[in-house]
Amino acid sequence: MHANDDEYSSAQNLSVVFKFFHANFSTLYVNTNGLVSFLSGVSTYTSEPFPGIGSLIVLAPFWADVDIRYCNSSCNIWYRESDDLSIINKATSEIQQYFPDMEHFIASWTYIATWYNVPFYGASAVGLTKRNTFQCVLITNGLYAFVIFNYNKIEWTTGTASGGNSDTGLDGTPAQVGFNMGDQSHYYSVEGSRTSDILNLTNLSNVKYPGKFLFRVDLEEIEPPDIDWCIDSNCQNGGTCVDGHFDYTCLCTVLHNGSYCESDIDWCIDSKCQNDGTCIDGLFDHTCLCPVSHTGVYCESDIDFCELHDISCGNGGTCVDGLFDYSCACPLTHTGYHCETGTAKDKLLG
Ligand SMILES: [Ca+2]
Ligand SMILES: [Ca+2]
Ligand SMILES: [Ca+2]
Ligand SMILES: [Ca+2]
Repeated sequence: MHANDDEYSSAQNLSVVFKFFHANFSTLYVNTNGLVSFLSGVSTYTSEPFPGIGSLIVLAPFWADVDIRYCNSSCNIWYRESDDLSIINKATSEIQQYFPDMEHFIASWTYIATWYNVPFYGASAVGLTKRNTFQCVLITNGLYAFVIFNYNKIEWTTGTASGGNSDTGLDGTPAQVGFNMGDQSHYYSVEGSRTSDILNLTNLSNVKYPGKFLFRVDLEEIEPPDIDWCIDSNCQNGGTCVDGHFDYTCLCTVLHNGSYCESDIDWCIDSKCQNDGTCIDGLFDHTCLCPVSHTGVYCESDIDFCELHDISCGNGGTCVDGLFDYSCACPLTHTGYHCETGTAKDKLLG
């Protein structure tokens, strides 16, 4: 594509009909700002949330403010229809591999748009070193339609006219990724869109292949591949794998927890030990090691040392329970630990 900021290709007439949601299209536009659109080109540089309020019909591999005015040969946007056999075969095998019910699918047509090493609008000299390389591949057999987003390098998310930083290309309103039919009801937004998380696309995937996202796009809803994620699950300690749409979860036994049931449950986190009792983690529960002053399963009972030792203080003394021991409250006539010693007063009275 020629050097430009917010422009788009001429109308690309397709040699097949490409079905997107419930509509058939035979013309598309490749837009500088990371979109493939139907019906019209799009020059909007700040992404809108999907479904949004507009009527844009778009595939959005990375809708953000791309600017290829100043990169000479260091960046470009390429797009072409291809029925080249090696590409058709690769498209066929990817669809068959990732969509379990598409084992008989044979692609007949592909369209490839590549944003190669593109910088963002408003980049400073430092900002110009931040580049993105991503690709949008349309695949059909004339009946079913698929789109692949490939992310090779994502180093910025936002142009400066969308609130981004001129050095980092971050912050502001980051890129929107997904699909929109422009009717406020048919759309799909890749998780993290318009947040800083979208910088991480090269590490993410809906098919466990970092940087790759596949979608079936000819139904009423965009359909990511429903892979059996449990095939190589990492659930440990007898945890049960539960397959989901984008990942699996581990259902742990009562003994373990953690995302992969990797942690022995620490029952002391909810310790019921009282009065400075020490919690000891066990397999099914915790136990409390009590200080000498208390007893009970949870150290909840103060020990009555008078009762414990069956104390009777001599000479009319009264046993008084304390924290760590008992003491005898003696009458005036006696003293000693158990009031066993007569005092002078005792003698006097005696
Ligand atoms: Ca732009
Ligand atoms: Ca699944
Ligand atoms: Ca434990
Ligand atoms: Ca006591």
